[in-house]
Amino acid sequence: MTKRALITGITGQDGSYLAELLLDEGYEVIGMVRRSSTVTFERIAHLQDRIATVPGDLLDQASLIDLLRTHRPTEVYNLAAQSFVQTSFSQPVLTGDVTGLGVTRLLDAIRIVDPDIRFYQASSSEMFGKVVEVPQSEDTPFYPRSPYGVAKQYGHWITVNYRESYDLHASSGILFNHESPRRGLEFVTRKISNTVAKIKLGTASELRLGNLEAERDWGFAGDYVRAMYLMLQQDAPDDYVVATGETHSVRRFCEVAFGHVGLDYEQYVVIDEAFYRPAEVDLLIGTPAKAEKVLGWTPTVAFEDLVTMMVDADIDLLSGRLGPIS
Ligand code: NAP
Ligand code: F7E
Repeated sequence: MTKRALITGITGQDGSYLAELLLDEGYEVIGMVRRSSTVTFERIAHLQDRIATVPGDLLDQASLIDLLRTHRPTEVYNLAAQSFVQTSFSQPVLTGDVTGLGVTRLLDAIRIVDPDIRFYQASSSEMFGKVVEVPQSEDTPFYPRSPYGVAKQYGHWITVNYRESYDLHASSGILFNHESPRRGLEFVTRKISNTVAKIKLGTASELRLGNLEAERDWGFAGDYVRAMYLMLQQDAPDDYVVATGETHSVRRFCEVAFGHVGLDYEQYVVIDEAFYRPAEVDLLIGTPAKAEKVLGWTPTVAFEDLVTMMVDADIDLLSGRLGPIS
């Protein structure tokens, strides 16, 4: 039988890596894209002749049902979301609608059209928020600290609920922060790597940041999409933490990124209150023990290598040596 995967959020960071992986695994890949007045296909431009893009929106139930009926995927990966935590404070209702209720719309479309479809939900370590346990595992209680985290917690539990109510093969990956040269420019890692490259090339003179003491368990996005795929290959659906088991501060990320090009971050980083959040997630560190044991998944890119990969890619991009996807 043809393996046919539908990816929502295919134009995002993870969508582009997952599409590459599934094509390599012999899948027919369909990417749901929302209507926009400008083209947002930069991350999948190199795949355009190998994937099909079809219109749909997590805000529109009928578009989801129609899409499943027309394309009959065997697996659905729900990566679409309003995914930026800072924006979730200024657009909490939209975030709840897309990132939270959007999951119900898609699960219900699956229940109606074909309950045999296997489903992956992009859950997040932001659900742990003000952590009640260190490190965080699948059994750690949630305490989200942003409208985004709250919406993801809803999406997580509705996935569990549809699994238990309708016997769907629905799994959630509780993924900790994962980064790459394809990361959006608003997220702190790419903001740092991109500005370091600009400073090195002489087109910027400072980097304005918020809380330097926040600590994150940062991994490489290319590794993390493999865990998503592996979850849907298991006989039984389940939930998995995907993390490296190491944590580093934003300050340390700056130190390594600037240090890589021979600069001292303290001379360029300016603290700007505008980048502080109403409520912060101070520390995240996950234990990937279950993913390692059941899925056979392990991360392959160490923290320092991730930082230098991102800085090098931004220098290449900004100096015109490479296109956006490398
Ligand atoms: P991303 O780069 O921000 O991509 C988000 C995707 O969602 C984009 O393709 C975007 O399309 C799409 N989208 C937004 N609103 C939509 C709507 N109403 N209908 C359909 N599509 C919509 O996110 P990412 O970093 O790849 O993350 C993928 C998923 O994993 C997200 O759900 C995120 O919340 C979750 N997650 C990410 C991380 C991480 O560290 N990266 C960790 C845990 C969980 P446009 O291109 O049109 O904007
Ligand atoms: O912030 C601090 C900020 O926006 C990381 C999303 O993919 O991962 C991501 O969410 C930390 C925070 O990612 C700036 O306060 C300091 O403590 O890169 P971020 P995030 O909020 O951790 C989770 C797992 C997801 O699920 C999300 O979708 O860095 N920080 N100064 C800053 N952050 C930003 N963005 N910009 C600053 O200037």
